[in-house]
Amino acid sequence: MNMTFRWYGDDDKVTLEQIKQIPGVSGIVSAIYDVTVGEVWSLEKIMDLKDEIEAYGLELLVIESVPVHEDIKLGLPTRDRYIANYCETLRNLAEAGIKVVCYNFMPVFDWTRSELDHELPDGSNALIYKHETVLKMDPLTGELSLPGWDSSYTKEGMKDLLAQYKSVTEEDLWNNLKYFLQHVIAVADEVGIKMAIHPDDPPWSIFGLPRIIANKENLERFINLVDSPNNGIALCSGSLGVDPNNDVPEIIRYFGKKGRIHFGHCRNIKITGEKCFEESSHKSADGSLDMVEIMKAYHDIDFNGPIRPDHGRMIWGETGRPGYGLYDRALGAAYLNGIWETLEKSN
Ligand code: DNO
Repeated sequence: MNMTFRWYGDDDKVTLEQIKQIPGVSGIVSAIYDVTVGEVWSLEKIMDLKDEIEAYGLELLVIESVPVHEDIKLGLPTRDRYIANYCETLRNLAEAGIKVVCYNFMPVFDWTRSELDHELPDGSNALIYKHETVLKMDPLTGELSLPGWDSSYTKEGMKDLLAQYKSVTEEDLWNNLKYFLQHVIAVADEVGIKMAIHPDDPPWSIFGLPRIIANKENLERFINLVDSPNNGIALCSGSLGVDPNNDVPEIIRYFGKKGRIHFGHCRNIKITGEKCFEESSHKSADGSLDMVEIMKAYHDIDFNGPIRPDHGRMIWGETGRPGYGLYDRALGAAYLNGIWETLEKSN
């Protein structure tokens, strides 16, 4: 297991200097943020990012994410151009030595929450999700700015996009995903990149949009869409774990034994009601997921890929990118590393 940390590039308040001081973290998860979705990432830009990270004695281990253009998810004729660009980006990443690429296939919105800074009893602030609040949210008002909401759309652009999705069923989305994978995994196989799909967060439909990467059954369907070892999963405990029907350690063991987990996101969440949850600290006692069982599952499958602590709360007065401050994630990394070391030494 390789403990990694997500870094949002030069705009991140968290610096590489700080990350390198976290015990047991040597890998960085990052991306290129100034290329329009759908366009090719040049080798030069990728090398600049890699060099910047390596200057701190750290290693760029995972790209999270190379975003998938909406035309691909919608299955529009223009998708071929965007898929060709995606493949070109993968070739450039491989040339730079990148081995793992994370992405998601959620229509329009990536991860969604109803509140960004909910105060917990200990005075820390966390992201929370309440389905009844989300049902009342209007993605068209433009008043909302939540992490995972693409702010590059104008109100009109968003309206058009949502209208285009009106006729897209879950089955259409599966077909469009298969089409994408048939092209992209062929290139991944050729250049040696492990593709890791991130589960939908939360793993249920929002704003009437289809969401399919949501549970074990669908993950099984997913890996069989294109049966290659490079067609794998970014196993996110917090995304899957908010649905009590998802047994996260069991899912890790199941797909791990098939060699299809290429990246692990470890986040704890506390289920507070039906389709309602708070993001808690990583510690098992604070949330609904047993992190020891989760790390044990990774240990049982001899996982030797990258894992990162996922969202943290805002603690000790820190402000910044929701979910991605320094302190609580650093504590998470240390805690997960502690569990891992104990497992290693108990064998
Ligand atoms: C949220 C993240 C997601 C993830 C993408 C992967 O914090 O886990 O935004 O990076 O869904 O494409």
